[in-house]
Amino acid sequence: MDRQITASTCCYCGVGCGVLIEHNGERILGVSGDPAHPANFGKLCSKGSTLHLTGDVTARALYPELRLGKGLARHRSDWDSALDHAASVFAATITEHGPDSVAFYISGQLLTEDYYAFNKLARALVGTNNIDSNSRLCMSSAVVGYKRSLGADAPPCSYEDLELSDCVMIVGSNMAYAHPVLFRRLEEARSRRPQMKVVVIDPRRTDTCDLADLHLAILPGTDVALFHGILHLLLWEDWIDRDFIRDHTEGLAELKSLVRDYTPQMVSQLCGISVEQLQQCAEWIGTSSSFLSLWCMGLNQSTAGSAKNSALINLHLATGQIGRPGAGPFSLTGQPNAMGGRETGSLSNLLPGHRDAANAEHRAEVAAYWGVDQLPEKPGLTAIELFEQMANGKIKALWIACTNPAQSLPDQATVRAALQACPFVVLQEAFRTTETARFADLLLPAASWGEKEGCVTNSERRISHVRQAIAAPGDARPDWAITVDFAQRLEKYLRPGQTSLFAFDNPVQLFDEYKQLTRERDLDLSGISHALIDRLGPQQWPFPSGAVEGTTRLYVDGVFATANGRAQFIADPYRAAKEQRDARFPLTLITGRLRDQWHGMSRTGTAAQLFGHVSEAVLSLHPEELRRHRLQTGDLISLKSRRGAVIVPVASDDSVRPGQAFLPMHFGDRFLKGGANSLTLPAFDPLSKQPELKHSGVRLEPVQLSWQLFALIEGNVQQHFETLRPLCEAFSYVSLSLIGRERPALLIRAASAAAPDPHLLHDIDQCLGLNDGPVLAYDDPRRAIGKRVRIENGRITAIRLAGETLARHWLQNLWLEGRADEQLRRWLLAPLSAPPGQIDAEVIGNKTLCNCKNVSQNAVCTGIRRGLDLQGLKQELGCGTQCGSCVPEIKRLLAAQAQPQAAIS
Ligand SMILES: Nc1nc2c(c(=O)[nH]1)N[C@H]1C(S)=C(S)[C@@H](COP(=O)(O)OP(=O)(O)OC[C@H]3O[C@@H](n4cnc5c(=O)[nH]c(N)nc54)[C@H](O)[C@@H]3O)O[C@H]1N2
Ligand SMILES: Nc1nc2c(c(=O)[nH]1)N[C@H]1C(S)=C(S)[C@@H](COP(=O)(O)OP(=O)(O)OC[C@H]3O[C@@H](n4cnc5c(=O)[nH]c(N)nc54)[C@H](O)[C@@H]3O)O[C@H]1N2
Ligand code: SF4
Ligand SMILES: [Mo]
Repeated sequence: MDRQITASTCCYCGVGCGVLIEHNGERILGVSGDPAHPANFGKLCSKGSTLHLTGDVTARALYPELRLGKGLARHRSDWDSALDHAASVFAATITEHGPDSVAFYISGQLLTEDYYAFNKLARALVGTNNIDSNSRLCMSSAVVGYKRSLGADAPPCSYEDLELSDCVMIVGSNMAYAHPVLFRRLEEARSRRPQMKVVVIDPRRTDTCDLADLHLAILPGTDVALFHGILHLLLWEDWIDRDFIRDHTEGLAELKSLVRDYTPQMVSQLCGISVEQLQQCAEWIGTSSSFLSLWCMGLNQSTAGSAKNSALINLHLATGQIGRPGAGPFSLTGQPNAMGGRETGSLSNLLPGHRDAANAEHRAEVAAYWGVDQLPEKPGLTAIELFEQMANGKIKALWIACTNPAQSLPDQATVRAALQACPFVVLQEAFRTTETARFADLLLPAASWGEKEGCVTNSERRISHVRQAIAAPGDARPDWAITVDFAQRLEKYLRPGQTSLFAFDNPVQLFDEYKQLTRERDLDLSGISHALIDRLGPQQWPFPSGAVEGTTRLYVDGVFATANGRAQFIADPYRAAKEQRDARFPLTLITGRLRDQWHGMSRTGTAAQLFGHVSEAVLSLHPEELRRHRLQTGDLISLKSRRGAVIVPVASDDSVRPGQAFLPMHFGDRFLKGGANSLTLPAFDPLSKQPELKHSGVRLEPVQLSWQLFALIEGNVQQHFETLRPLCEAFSYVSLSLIGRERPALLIRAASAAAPDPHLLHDIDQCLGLNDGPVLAYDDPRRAIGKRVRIENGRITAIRLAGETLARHWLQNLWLEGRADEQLRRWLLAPLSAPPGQIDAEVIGNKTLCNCKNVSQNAVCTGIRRGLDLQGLKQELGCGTQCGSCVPEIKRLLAAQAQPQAAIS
C-alpha cells in the first residue's frame, strides 16, 4: 500500500504534541512532529520521536481472554461471550450487593469520549460514584488548588506565557525529562531574552536546573514553608499589588497573620536553604514585571499537596501576577488527557462539566440531561480508598481501563492483595504484559496509539483531534466502543425495556452529547466539534458555541470563578511529610521519572533503544551516603521501607542530597523484582486524597548475594521475557532490560544467597538455547560457577554466566560488536572467569546520551577533552541536533570540565 500521513497527537505527556504518523494503512512506519500543531510546532522529544519503534505487537493484547475461576488459566474468548459474561457478573453483583459493590478505575490516558462513556455508565446506569482514575495519583492536588483558590479547575495560562515571562519558577517539576518540548521552548526563549530569571525548586539537582539562575534544593516536602517564607518577604518589602488584592481577592488578613511566623531564619532552617537564596527568590518574584510558575508532581504527590498548590497560588494573588501575558500559576499536566478526565468528571468526587458529585444541584442537572431520575449521592471511593476497601472484601467487581495499578499505586502489598481478593477483575488494556494483567479474570484488548479516534485536552486547555492511522491488531477495539458495548448489555439487566442511554455508534456522537454538559460552565466548549478542529486546528477552551476562536488566558478581567468573583487567599500552615527521617529509616526515598521511559514501561519497555540512556533500575545516593554505608557503585543492597523491601544496585550521584535517595518510578515487578512501589506509602492529602509518592522513609541493609547470574539473548525479546521472567522468581534480586538497536536482546541480572537448584539453571539454559547446538560451555560445579555462550555464524547470540559475572561487561561488548574471536574461546575454556586483560572502564556504564543520533557519553566526553564546545559537539557528532533532550546533560558535562558553576546552588 501507499505511504500515507495521518496527523494525530503523541500519547505520552500532557504537552500534547502534534505528530504526523507515517504509515501504509497497515503498519506505522515513522513519526515526526507536526509543524502546524500549536503545542510543539514540529518538535518532538526522545519519547515522541521513537513512538513508531515501541508497542511491539507480540506484547499486545489481541483477543479477549476469560478465566472462570481464580487460579485457573485464562482462555481466548470472543467479544460477545466476554462482554455477556461481564454484564451478567456485574448485574448479579449489583443486584446482590448494591451498586457500590462495583467500581471503575480508569486513566488520564483515555480519550474524552472514552471518559464520557465510562462516567455515564458508572453514574447513570450502575448508580455509583465509585469511578476514579490514576489522575488521583497525579493531578488531584492541582484540581483542589485551582478550585479552592480560583473557583474552578482551570489552568489560566498558555504555553506562550513561557516565552513572555520575566521570572519563571519551576517547582517540583523536572520538565527537562517530563515535559521536554516545553522545556526546549523555555530554553529558546531564555537564550533570546537572557534577562529572564529562572528559579528551580527541587530537592535534587535535575537536568532542569541546567537552565536555573537559582536552584533551591529544599528538603523534601517543605514547599509550603518556602512559599509562606517568600510571601513573608513580599509583604515585608512591600513587593505586593495592593490594588489587585483589594479589587480581586479576599482572605489576605488571615494569611498575613499566619505567614508572620515564617521568618527568613525559620524558613531557611526548615527548607535547608540559605537566607540569601530565599531573599533572592522573593526579590525576583516581587520585582519582575511578569512572574510565571510551573509545577508538577513535587507539589501534587504529597500529604500537603492541596496546601502546596494554594500556597503557590497565594504568591500570584499577592503580586497580581495572573491573567496577564507571561504571568500566572501554570500546572504542567502529567498525562496526555488528564485534563479531559477532569472536564468529563472522571474523579469520584466530580461530574461532567466541572461539576461536583456532592452538589445536589449539579447532580440534578446532569441527571436531567441524561434522562435518569437521579444520580448517586453517596461519595465514591478514591483510588487509595478503593483498593483498601477491595482488600477488605467490600468491592466485588472492578473494571480497570488504561492503567496499571499493580505497578503504579503505592503500597503494592495491599494493592496486590486487593486484586487477588476481588472476585471479578476486568482489565481493558492495550498490552497483555503488564503487572496488572496477571490479576485479570477478563482481559479485554484495547486499541492504542495510532489506532483510535477522539479528543484530548493538553496542559494549556487546548483540545486536539486524535486521528486513527491504522486498524488495531487482532480483535482489539477502541475504548469507547468496548465501554458502550458493555453498557448496552448491562442495560438489559438494569433498565430492561427502556430506551438505551448508550445509543452511540462513533466518538463524534459521544463528544457532541458530552459538550452540551459544559454549556455555560467555566470550561464551556460547546462550540468545539471534531469537524471544527479539523477546520481551524486545535482550540483552547472556553470556546462557547458561536465563538470563532479559543481563549488564550483566563481571568484577564480579574473576575474569578468563585461565587463572588474574588480569588481566595488560603491560609494552610506548613505540615511536614508523613514519614520523617528517623533512626530506623534514616533516608527519604524520592521517586520520579527518567528521560526515556513512560510509567510502567508497557510501551517504552519494548524498545531497546529507550534503555540506552538508563539501562536498569539503580538507587541514586550521594557519595557521602555511599561512604557512610561502605558501598560502591554497583553494589547490591536491600532497600527497606515500613511496607516492603527491594534489592537494587546503588550508584553514586551528587545531584541527590545526603539523607535522600532517588529511585525511578518506572520499574515495576516485571523489570525489578518487587517494583519501586513496594516501598511507597498510601498516606494521602486530606482534600485531594492524592498519595505521598514522593517521600517514603527507607533504610539500606547489606545483603550477601554471592551467587550471581547474567544472561543475554537476542531474538524475540518479548517471548524470551515471558518465559524467563517467571523462572527468575527464585532469585532475590532480579532486573531485566533490553539492549541493542538493530538487533535487540534481553538482558537479565539476578542474584541470590546460594546457588539455585541445578534443574532451574537447566530450565533457564533451555530458554536461552544453551543446552545444545553451537554452544561453548565451561562448568565448575564444585564452585557453582558456569559460563555458556552460543555462537552462530561467528557471532554471539546468547550468553549465560552463573556464580560470578565479572566478565559480563566484556561479553556484552563482544556481543554488541558482533565479535566471537579466539580470545573468547580461550577465556571460556579457562577455569577462572575473570575477563582477559583489563575491562575497558568506558564499557561499564557507558550510556547513550543522544538517542536520536545514537551518540554515547564516551563519545561526547572524548569530544570535550579534544576541546569541542556545544556547537562543535553538535557539528561533529550530531548529538543534540534533533529532539534536544540530551542538551542539558551535554551542557553539564561541559560545565564539569570547565569548573565554576553558573547556578547558585
Ligand atoms: N519521561 C517521562 N515523562 C513524563 C512521564 C513519564 O513517565 N516519563 N509521565 C508524565 C506524567 S503522568 C507526569 S505526572 C509528569 C511528572 O513530571 P514531574 O513531576 O516533572 O516528574 P517527577 O520526576 O515525578 O517529579 C518531579 C520532581 O519533583 C521533585 N520533588 C520530590 N519531592 C519534592 C518536594 O517535596 N518539593 C519539590 N519542590 N520537588 C520535589 C523530584 O526530585 C523530581 O525531580 O511527567 C509526565 N511526563
Ligand atoms: N512511586 C511512584 N509511583 C507513581 C508515580 C511516581 O511519581 N512515583 N507517579 C504516579 C503518576 S503521576 C501516574 S500518572 C501514574 C501512572 O500509572 P499508570 O496509569 O499505571 O501508568 P501507565 O504505565 O501509563 O499505564 C497505562 C496503561 O494503559 C495501557 N494503554 C496504553 N494505551 C491504551 C489505550 O489506548 N487503551 C487502554 N485501555 N490501555 C492502554 C498501557 O499499556 C499501560 O499499561 O503512576 C503513579 N505512580
Ligand atoms: S513532550 Fe514528548 S512525550 Fe510529551 S507530548 Fe511532546 S513528544 Fe510526546
Ligand atoms: Mo501523572
